[in-house]
Amino acid sequence: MIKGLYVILENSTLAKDVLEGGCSLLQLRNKTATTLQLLEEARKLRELTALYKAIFIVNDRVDIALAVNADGVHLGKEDLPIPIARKLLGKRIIGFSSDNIEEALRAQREGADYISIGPIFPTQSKPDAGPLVGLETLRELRSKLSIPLVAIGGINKYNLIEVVKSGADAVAVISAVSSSASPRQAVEELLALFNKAKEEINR
Ligand code: TZP
Ligand code: MG
Repeated sequence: MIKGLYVILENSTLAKDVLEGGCSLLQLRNKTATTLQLLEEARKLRELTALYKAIFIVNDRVDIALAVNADGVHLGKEDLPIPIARKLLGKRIIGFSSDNIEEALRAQREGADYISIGPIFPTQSKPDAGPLVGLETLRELRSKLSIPLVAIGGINKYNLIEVVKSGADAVAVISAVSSSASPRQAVEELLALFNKAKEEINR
């Protein structure tokens, strides 16, 4: 379920374009919006993603995810611990952000449904993203983890193929889509590259 292109948006403005482009996995991530603003955007995104049969994940906020009936949440080490989130969310998807292998394996043991690891490459989108993780760690983690692995941080059309070939089940992007002149076209292009990488792996 967690595979392919994972587009992270800070509001619903680009959502229709992104979904039209074929994205089937979308996250709302906004670190500055008020709860009410977040709720409004999450409502819109839930409606649109349902229309396009895409998965909708809310970053950080279990309450907002439940309020709009999102498919899941994405948590980090400063958010609700996974066991507590699980009690609240039942079968919904719980993703967990990690920047090292031990932390990722712990999150898997605690019941996470997928792990994201990054930043793989330098990124402007998260000032506190921490040290680079790199493709070698991505490869190692893929070999040790049994749940889906999402790579994040600085992924674009120039490096996506090597990220997928290093074991990412999904690639999460912010700027490669949001900063593009045509977000829809960017999604189409990134998806085509993802599929090309998968084909080459299976060849
Ligand atoms: N977590 C690690 S890097 C990152 C997040 C949210 C930002 C990814 O943004 P971009 O623009 O795709 O590098
Ligand atoms: Mg968080």
